[in-house]
Amino acid sequence: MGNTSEALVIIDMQNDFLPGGSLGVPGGDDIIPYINDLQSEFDWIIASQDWHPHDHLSFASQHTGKNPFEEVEWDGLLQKLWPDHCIQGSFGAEFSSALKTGSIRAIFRKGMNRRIDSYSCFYDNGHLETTGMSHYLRGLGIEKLYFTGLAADFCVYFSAMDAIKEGFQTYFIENGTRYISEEGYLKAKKQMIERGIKIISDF
Ligand code: VGL
Ligand code: ZN
Repeated sequence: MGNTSEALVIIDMQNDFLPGGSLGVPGGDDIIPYINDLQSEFDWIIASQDWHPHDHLSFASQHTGKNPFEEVEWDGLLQKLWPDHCIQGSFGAEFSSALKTGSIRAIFRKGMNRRIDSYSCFYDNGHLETTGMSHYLRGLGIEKLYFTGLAADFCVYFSAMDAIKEGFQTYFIENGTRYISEEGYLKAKKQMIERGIKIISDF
């Protein structure tokens, strides 16, 4: 068992983000045994779940003539378009059946507002609405967060950046994550280091 002032945060370990899923992250399934083992080191384990309505505007299918991975702008925000993924209640939105979930204390869902994407488990991409996660963690006296999950260059990165902004000591466990794009991840990693996030390979 671990230290009661620290928590493991598992981001978006859902079927759609695993190989074979609609937005499969290469090697995403390789980290599941590692994340399962890590859980025994923590008293507090929190997870997030990407949880979109079927017509979410981050889906390329909602924009005539646009393809996944193109970018568009609305409401003043630049948005990368994705294949349909993590639709509320679908198999793709479920956690992988290989992931140990019995010790997860709370699950924060995000991306429910059709008009705005939410990479971070703390806020939507416009920082308009909170998920309540930082209040929850602070209420428990948690000061240190260790991030794992998918994808390293999107939801794990944005979550870690918000965590440090919220005043948590923030660790990013490289062995517990995989990226969509290597180039994107290297940029994200540089920014995390500049902000004071500690990148560790293992816990
Ligand atoms: C994610 C793209 C779109 C993620 C979620 O979990 O990294 N990426 N929605
Ligand atoms: Zn999403």
